[in-house]
Amino acid sequence: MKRPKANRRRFLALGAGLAGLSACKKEVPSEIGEGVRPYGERSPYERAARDVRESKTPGTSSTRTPLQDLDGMITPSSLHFERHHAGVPDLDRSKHEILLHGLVEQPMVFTMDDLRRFPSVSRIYFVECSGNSGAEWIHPLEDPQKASGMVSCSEWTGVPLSSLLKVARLKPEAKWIVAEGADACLMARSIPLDKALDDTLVALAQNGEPLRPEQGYPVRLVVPGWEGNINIKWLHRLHVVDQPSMTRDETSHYTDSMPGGKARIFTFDMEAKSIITRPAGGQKLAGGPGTYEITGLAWSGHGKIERVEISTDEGKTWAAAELQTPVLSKAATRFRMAWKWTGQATSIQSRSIDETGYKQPSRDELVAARGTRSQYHYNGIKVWYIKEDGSVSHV
Ligand SMILES: Nc1nc2c(c(=O)[nH]1)N[C@H]1C(S)=C(S)[C@@H](COP(=O)(O)O)O[C@H]1N2
Ligand SMILES: [Mo]
Repeated sequence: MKRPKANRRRFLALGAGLAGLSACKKEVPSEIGEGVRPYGERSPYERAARDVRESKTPGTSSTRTPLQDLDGMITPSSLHFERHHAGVPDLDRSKHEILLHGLVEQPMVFTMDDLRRFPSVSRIYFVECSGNSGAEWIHPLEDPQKASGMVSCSEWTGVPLSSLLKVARLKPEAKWIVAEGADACLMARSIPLDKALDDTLVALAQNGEPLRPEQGYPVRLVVPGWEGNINIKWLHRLHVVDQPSMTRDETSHYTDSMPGGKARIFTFDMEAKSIITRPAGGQKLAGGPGTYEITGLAWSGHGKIERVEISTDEGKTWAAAELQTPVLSKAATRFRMAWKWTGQATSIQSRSIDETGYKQPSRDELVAARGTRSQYHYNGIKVWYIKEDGSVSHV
């Protein structure tokens, strides 16, 4: 009973803030439009795009999702962020295989057709690079895409990794699984057996069609809620071992420098985070004072988002936002709130609380705990500043 009331209030408030309908001119085309096409494309009037960051080392590039242009919880495959350490390999599904060996009774080779014969599941999960928002350890970034665009959320379809391990029959000494990709850097990460047997997916499809090459075609690991790097793309080898391999990507990279010269290692979980995507840096409250929708995304590697709170008065008071249902474990959650802007300069911010009770920290709280040298796992509250002219910025 609560929700319809809130919606009605929101609608009435919006109506008061919008200019009334004065004259209505409709143009109806006089000619028949474009014909059918075998593979769809978006309207030519839409421009949302990933932004490309090329590094000096060839192949080690990334792109970020334009969070400010998205609606709902799913990232269109064409806008899913990318992170490649040695470019996108050109792999033929019909020739690709996965070797499963090591501490198993029966080593196996799986073709993609073999994988298709296993019972499959579809699950909606976010993937976030642990380097997402990394520069914010030092200074605030200007818009949602730059500040937090290395997170995306898709429906992934594939075979639970546990099903493949069952067929190969684990030996009692088996404790970790090293997953390796078929790109030129042979990206490899060690995964504890518990996680491998829990919700880890060997994914063949994304948003209803085969994985995009940049997301790991023809097959990748999806390790729900864990840092992006361990979601090995172009998966071609699973080595069952009794201890972590200490690969390059879990030692020299993807360890978090802490104050006093210490480092955190194997920091798998992506902790609760959120960001207001509209209104946000780079945008403008163009209609002047009145009602606007505040919306954004929240996610947690620990499970479901329990609550998102929004402050529109520089952190003095907080109110619960509406969460789009269904709220799914380890998936992006869309939040929304109607807000009446008085025309005064202010700041707006969101914080998420997950089902474990973990609360997204402020930047100061995060820095007090971890210093500023980490590069990875930045999940501080993101603040947007609104000026009197309605422009929104990061400072
Ligand atoms: N084989 C392989 N897997 C990989 C990578 C890679 O370079 N090679 N990059 C990792 C990193 S750092 C991240 S954040 C995620 C990004 O997945 P996406 O490109 O599908 O967004 O893939 C991971 N898996
Ligand atoms: Mo990453």
